[in-house]
Amino acid sequence: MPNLENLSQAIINGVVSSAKELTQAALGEGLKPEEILDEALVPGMEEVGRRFSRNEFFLPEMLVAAQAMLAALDVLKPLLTESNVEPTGTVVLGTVQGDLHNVGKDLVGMMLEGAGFEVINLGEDVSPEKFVDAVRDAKPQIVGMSALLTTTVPNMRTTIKALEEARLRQQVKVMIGGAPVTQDYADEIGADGYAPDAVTAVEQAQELVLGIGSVS
Ligand code: B1M
Repeated sequence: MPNLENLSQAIINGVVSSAKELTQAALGEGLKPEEILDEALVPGMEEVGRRFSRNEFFLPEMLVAAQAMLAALDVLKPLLTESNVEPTGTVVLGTVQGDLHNVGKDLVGMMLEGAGFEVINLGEDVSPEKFVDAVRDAKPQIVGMSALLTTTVPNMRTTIKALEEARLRQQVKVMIGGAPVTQDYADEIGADGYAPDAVTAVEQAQELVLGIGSVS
């Protein structure tokens, strides 16, 4: 059996080569990408967060852990994004202004692609103006915003306001997520959807697109 505990440790210790190899080995043993995510990769990152909170880890440790996690996700990407379904709709996705956390956002993007969505990933530290420009240009059905910091969460509200000011808010559904984000906050700022994790994000995006009706 592949050792998922070792894979978790590779994430915690930020060892990119082991993270890749152990992810490949786990797939080779027949584990599903979702199992590898839920039982090794995500718990590894959670432990990194706990150690940071306890001042046992600092920025460099968090950074290498994220690099190891992204390397493991790279191995899973072809499986997570492979889709045999007709295009479901387009999602413009980004981490909000001031926020550099991209792991969860990228994971959400891969799962959406796997469910047949076209994903336009704007990256991290995305300004409201950049979201507005992307909505104007790409005409997506959904704008997805991610935030991991309590200090950057308010930029979700600012982005929604910018969409309103650009008269684009009615044309697009807004979905938000990220560890400090809640359904209450989504309701408060008038977002159409909230998801606590990547699997729920796919379900939420599908519901939002069905709510729009015809999708070309
Ligand atoms: Co930072 N960081 N970090 N960090 N970091 C957290 C978020 C923190 C909780 C750590 C802690 O204190 N325990 C804390 C935030 C506290 C707070 O605000 N409440 C924190 C802090 C404080 C900081 C800095 C301010 C530290 C400093 O400078 N003193 C700094 C800020 C930099 C900036 O952004 N401007 C900082 C920096 C960094 C690194 C750059 C070093 C690195 C990120 C590198 C990268 O992303 N490439 C980093 C990391 C790695 C973390 C932790 C350890 C891991 C985040 C992660 O990747 N999780 C994190 C602790 C933690 O989360 N436990 C922490 C794994 C990922 C799969 O989960 O992103 O939650 P997550 O995504 C989930 C869901 O949230 C959801 O689905 C995903 C998959 O299930 N989801 C969505 C996410 N987006 C969604 C969008 C949706 C729907 C669902 O719809 C559109």
